[in-house]
Amino acid sequence: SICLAVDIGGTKIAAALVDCTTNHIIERHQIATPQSQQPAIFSTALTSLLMPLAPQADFVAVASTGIINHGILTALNPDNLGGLNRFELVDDIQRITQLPTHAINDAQAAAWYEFISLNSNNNATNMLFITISTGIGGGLVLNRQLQTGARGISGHIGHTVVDMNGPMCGCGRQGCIEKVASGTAIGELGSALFKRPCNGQQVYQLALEGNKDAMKIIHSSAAAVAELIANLTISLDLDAVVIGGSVGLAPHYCEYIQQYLNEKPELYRPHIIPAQSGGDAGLLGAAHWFARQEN
Ligand code: BMX
Repeated sequence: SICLAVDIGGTKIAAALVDCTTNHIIERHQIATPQSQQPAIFSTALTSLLMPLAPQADFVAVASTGIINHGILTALNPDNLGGLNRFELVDDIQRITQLPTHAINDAQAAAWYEFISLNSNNNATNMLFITISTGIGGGLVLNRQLQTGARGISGHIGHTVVDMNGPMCGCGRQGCIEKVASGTAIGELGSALFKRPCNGQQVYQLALEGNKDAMKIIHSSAAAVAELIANLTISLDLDAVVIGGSVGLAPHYCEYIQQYLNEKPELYRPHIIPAQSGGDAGLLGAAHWFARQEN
């Protein structure tokens, strides 16, 4: 069968036709995520992206930022979605495409695909996927089972605290790792330091060009992620941690995480692996996860 896979992130929305027998992407399109609190504007953007692809597909599989519970998207951190905090994801896409539609969290979907890819040449039973991008998301595979949680919450590790006196996060908690180490946070810290607006990518570029202050921001992000990995490894007995997202896959970032982990006792150090499917893990994971239910 052919799946219309959709990956909704804080920065971009991707849609692709995926051949479910080979797990290959046939055609792929991408737009910027609307930065509006209005569900109607979000819906219009989805319509223009999905309408041309829908006639060729048998079903739709969505991987989306936010908590996905019974087809409804609720933002844990609405700041990541231009202030949008609730959207009837499955109903809306079903109406647009006239196809059976399913949805799961973006990092959970990516975790599933990375786990399958890993297990063709590895025996990991407990795996964590972390995306460091607009936000920080996570997906857990425990005893080879993807954990989605009864309410869709499982894996939302971006909202664990690394600094009790840290800044207020959009989720309402203080000092979440997402607020201090995500791509958005790197941009905010850079803007404050350089006294001009810059995004995470620009700060990362400055660091790569040798700017020491920018490099400190990148290193403190990687150090926070290393602490998170150590905490979760000792809680869950992780074999492997797969790193994804635009920051996670940026040059040298995984090496920095590894450097900070190397300072810790051996029990706290799982295998650190860069995501094999890069930016397509969400699309491919959602397609694979829901193809099993469709057939
Ligand atoms: C946030 C949260 C997660 C998501 C993660 C990464 C929202 C809207 N999203 O922690 O559900 O998995 O960001 O999202 O609350 P991304 O947009 O950076 O890929």
